[in-house]
Amino acid sequence: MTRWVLSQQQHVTEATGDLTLLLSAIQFGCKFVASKVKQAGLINLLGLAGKANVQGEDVKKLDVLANDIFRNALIASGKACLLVSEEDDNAMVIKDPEQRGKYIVTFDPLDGSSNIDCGVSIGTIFGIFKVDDSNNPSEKDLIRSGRDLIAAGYCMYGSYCEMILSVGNGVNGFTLDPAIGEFIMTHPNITMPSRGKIYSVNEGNYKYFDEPCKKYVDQVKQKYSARYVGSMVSDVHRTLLYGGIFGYPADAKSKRGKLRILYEVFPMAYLVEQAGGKASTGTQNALDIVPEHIHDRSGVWLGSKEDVEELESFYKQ
Ligand code: AHM
Ligand code: MG
Repeated sequence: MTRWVLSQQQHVTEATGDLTLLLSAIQFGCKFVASKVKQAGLINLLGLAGKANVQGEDVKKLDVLANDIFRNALIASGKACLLVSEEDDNAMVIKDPEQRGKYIVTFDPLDGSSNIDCGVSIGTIFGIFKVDDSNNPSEKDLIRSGRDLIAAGYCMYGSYCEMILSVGNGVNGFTLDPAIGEFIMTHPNITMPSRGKIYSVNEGNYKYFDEPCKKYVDQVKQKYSARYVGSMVSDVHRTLLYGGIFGYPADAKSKRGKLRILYEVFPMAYLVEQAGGKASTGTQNALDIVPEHIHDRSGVWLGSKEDVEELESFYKQ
């Protein structure tokens, strides 16, 4: 993966190698977390950490550990100026000029918390923005649309450990070879089918859905199979590879949706678009959202282009 990232940077005239170093820190974090996820049941890392995050959700021990791992790895890279994590109330500003770089990293260190304790696939999601002036980074630098992302990816800790990455010219997948500790390119140039055969949504929320959403789900289930892991990384990974549609819509219970814009919706929307798919709130392209606060949420549907356009047609009606 490092060799591939370096080869991509050779085509960018002003490239300094900073992004390569930042991505190396993320790779390191993913390898570290992958190892701890595998051992979790053996070294007392399952269960609750005994606190709630700023969003009022229970935090698991592995959430806390993964957050520490990524925060430390990103600070040590010297290439970030601002870090936004699902687990931290506020954005972390890197104040030391010696350790400060030009990138903002938004991340969910361990997504799919409800699946941690039963060994179901979970993952890390990240998005990378660049700032013009890294001297005074602040949360205001994140009041911008997802169109400004310069890279995004996720790492899935599943039956295999896979890193999916885009630096703005397509999507590639790298599988961790545990024997040598390296991510090896196994899924070059991932391209989504224009239509799939799977829909993926938490239908336990059906009673809260708005009318267009209910009508869409009613009709899609007549023709498609249902799959819902409940870990966004796994549901998106399957959707990227097999096609179809995944959604977590805003509804009467979660008025602004559940998934967080900066470190769940944007990175996944970016990857799906880079792979030829589409991401939408139902009425707006997901990458065009502009968050007001770092932990803002949005409803989202993403997947094969024609499937997402079909969903949107119900909102147009
Ligand atoms: P988390 O960041 O606390 O793990 O929550 C996000 C997860 C996503 O991975 C997944 O798509 C969604 O929450 C599942 O929610 P639900 O259990 O309501 O279906
Ligand atoms: Mg999450």
